[in-house]
Amino acid sequence: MTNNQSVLAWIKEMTELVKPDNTVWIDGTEEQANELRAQAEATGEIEALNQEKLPGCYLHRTAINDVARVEHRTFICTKKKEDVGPTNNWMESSEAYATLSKIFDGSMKGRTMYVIPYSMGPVGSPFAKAGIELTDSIYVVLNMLIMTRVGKNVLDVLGDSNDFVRGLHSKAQLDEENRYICHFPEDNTIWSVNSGYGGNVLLGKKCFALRIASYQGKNEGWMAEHMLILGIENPQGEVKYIAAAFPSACGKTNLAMLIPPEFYAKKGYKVWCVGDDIAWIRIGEDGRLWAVNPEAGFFGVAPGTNVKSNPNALASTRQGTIFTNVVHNLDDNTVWWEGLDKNPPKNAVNWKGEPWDCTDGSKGAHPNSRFTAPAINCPCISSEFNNGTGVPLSAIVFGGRRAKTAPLVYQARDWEHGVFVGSIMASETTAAATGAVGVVRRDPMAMLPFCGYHMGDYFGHWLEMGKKLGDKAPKIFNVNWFRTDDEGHFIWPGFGDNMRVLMWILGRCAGEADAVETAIGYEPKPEDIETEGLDINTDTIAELLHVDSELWKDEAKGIREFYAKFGDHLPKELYDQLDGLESRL
Ligand code: OXD
Ligand code: MN
Repeated sequence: MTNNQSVLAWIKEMTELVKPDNTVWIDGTEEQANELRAQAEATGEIEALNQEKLPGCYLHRTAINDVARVEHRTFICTKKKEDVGPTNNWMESSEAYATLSKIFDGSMKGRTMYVIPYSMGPVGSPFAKAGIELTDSIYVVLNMLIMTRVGKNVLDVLGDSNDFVRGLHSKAQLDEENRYICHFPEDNTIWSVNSGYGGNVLLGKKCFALRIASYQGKNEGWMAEHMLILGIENPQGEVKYIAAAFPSACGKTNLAMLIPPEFYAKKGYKVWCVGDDIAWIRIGEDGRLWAVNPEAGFFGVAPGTNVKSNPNALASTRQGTIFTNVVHNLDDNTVWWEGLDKNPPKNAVNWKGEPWDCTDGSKGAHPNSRFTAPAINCPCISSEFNNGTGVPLSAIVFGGRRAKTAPLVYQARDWEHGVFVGSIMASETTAAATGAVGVVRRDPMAMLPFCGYHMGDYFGHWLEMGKKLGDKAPKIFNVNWFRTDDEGHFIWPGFGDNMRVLMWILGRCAGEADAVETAIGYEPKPEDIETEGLDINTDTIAELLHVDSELWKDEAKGIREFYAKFGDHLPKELYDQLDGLESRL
């Protein structure tokens, strides 16, 4: 499929290492995909679902010890430890290659090695980057066909260039003790072994589009961020775009596919999804920030997805989708998960492949069970989704899950203050996860597990971008949908009603909405948040916007402790911002 000598030499070297019985190049055609599906069905790797109700849909189960990303087995491998910073696991590159080479040695004997040429971003777009993933898993091939743009045209665009990310993946023995997800940003390389779970093995996603790309972005002057991108269209047909970063379990996919409340829908407002997880962001010719979603599909968490919480995500999964670790409903050969509806199937198999009795109190689907769905299935997918020049950003939004501290929304005073706001992002742990409840976890820009270099330098890169943008920089905001009352109930309704907050944000960007200055930034006046159709009055909005100075003084102490970890890599500007916050408090 290519004469690119760097590609061919690298594949030859990897082939000699993993020693597959044969090699198959993935060309992106439907014929080849069908052949692979048939093979994977024959071995039981995937099961075809009811093709009338769920055309083109399949079910897969991972090994039960292999159901999530493994952060403690994820490494950034560089020559110098200092380059990865305190928030990443580090291995010295040559040591990592040596350790993993032993595991990879002969790992594909008796197996086929698939060569997947893929593009992150629309093929040929100035934002796009090529990758090649070598894998011994058909499941990986079928998922990559949904999540990325795969085929010969990627190699055609690559030409003779050496600028592609080299991904090597082998399920090997799925041995937990020898599971490694290693990134070599200095070599454009990713090696992943002994896992078959999406986030560890679909190398285009977290590994390339965030960890490697964040490093490339720093060196090349652009940004790879853990952000959704959505557009809000007004009744005149003008669309404004927002990129937003949230840690996991804060409703990112739901916000990306938001359904406008009736108040706005009736007036003709619409919301369009450009992406639900990752944004690649560059300064355009006009000096503004432009973003593309480098992915082609959604790798979403199934449990909790239903017609109410996210009808657009659910609709996206009705065809051409791979379900992983959900319940198999044997009566009609469909799928189910907790929170889909109130009718768990009676005749069913759980995510482990065992007969499941829905009345025995056990979970049928794994809490991290997933759907891999083509983005073009989404009823609200943006017409700009495949546009290689991206969409211009009016606003950047950060958010977390805070019971008391963060108000519903506030605006940073300027870009530099906005970088500070992103750097102090945090969420409180919920009862849903193991460990203590209410513990603050700092997750700057939601990039803690995904930044491929020293996070102090990453903050520095954000500040640099701001200098280049000058007055063309988008405005930066922070939101918190999760304030609770004294009984621990959420005060804000969330979901579609979050649009009411986004509308104030866009109003600020257009210079139309009012604000008041507080110690932490600009806030709406309570009456600036539209409440028509809500059973919430402006007093409640005032409560949601209240800034408690005592809590914030504690917060500032926590931030200072957190910043200390980054040593002299932490930009002085952020300490100045912290001093400023403390003095205003
Ligand atoms: C994801 C994550 O899977 O952020 O998107 O963990
Ligand atoms: Mn994510």
